[in-house]
Amino acid sequence: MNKPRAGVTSHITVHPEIALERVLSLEIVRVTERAAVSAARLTGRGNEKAADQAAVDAMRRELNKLPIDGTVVIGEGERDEAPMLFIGEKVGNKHGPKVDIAVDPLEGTTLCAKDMPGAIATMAMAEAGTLLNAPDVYMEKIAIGPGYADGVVDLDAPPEENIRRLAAAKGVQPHEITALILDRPRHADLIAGVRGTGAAVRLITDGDVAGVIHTADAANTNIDIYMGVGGAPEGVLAAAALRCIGGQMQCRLVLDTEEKRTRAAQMGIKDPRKKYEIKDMVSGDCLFSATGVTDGALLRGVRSNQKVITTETVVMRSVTGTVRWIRAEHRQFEKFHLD
Ligand code: VTB
Repeated sequence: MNKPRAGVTSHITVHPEIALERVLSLEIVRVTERAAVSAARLTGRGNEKAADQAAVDAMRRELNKLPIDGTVVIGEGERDEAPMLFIGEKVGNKHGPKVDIAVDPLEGTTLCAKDMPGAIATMAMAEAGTLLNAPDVYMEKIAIGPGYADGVVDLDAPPEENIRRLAAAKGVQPHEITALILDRPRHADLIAGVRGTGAAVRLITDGDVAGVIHTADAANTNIDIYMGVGGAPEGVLAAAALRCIGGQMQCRLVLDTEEKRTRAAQMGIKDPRKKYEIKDMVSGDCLFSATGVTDGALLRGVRSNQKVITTETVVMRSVTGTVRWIRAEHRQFEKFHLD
């Protein structure tokens, strides 16, 4: 081992495992970059499945190079319905920490297929056993950014009350609040309730991982609150991001059939009506990364020309709360395995 140079301390001030985790925060950037570049080739081609598959292939290939002993807990589905990145799949080269992995290789497949804003490639990594093993069902969600007292909003309160309480906590009138909601018929009452207070509703067609993250930067996004029912896997990914950057989120799985309750129970869910806070969905240290596929409010999409592919990624680390925005120029195309 090299002797430390004079004047350079030989003490490691960062725990070795944490140091490793710090290295991993650059490694996971590569994973979402590769997935985004592969999916981006299929932007606007109207083929959701092909775009998703390209992202899955690329993400899996890159994940398997990482120095981790990983298990996919949020993935592309159960083993029988997803040949790759299925729940329970082992990933990584096994020479590293045991970690849980959540992936959404192409969040917003429709956005990518139709070349609409906001498609991203995203993943989270956390200490083994600390990510909620959520089945691929719907999830009720409410999220606000950091800086509010605990319990300002509540998943079980009427939307009108949540908006009024949030406005009071922010020191503004309800009409100065904007809620982000997925544009779905199931949200008709929710949207009417929010608008009834005078608040504005911004509707999105897809992409609620980014939607939740927007609440953490209300000054720039003008989004104060995310509300509504979206996918549970997306909920866990968003919770990982908020664990890094702060904010509050409450969620509940929608287990409205016996079949879903049984499936959830098999995945270890004891209370089907449990109201999850961030710490229940991501109970350990985590990393979160997202790379833009198409341009969006959170991230720029992939740009390519003959010589350079440009990507934009946000990577977050809960241990320190560090958020890095990484604009990368890639000149070696072989690594993307594009044909
Ligand atoms: C949301 C949205 C995702 O799924 O989670 C949504 O944010 C929920 O499902 O981007 P429905 O489309 O059935 O409402 C996505 O659209 C991904 O498929």
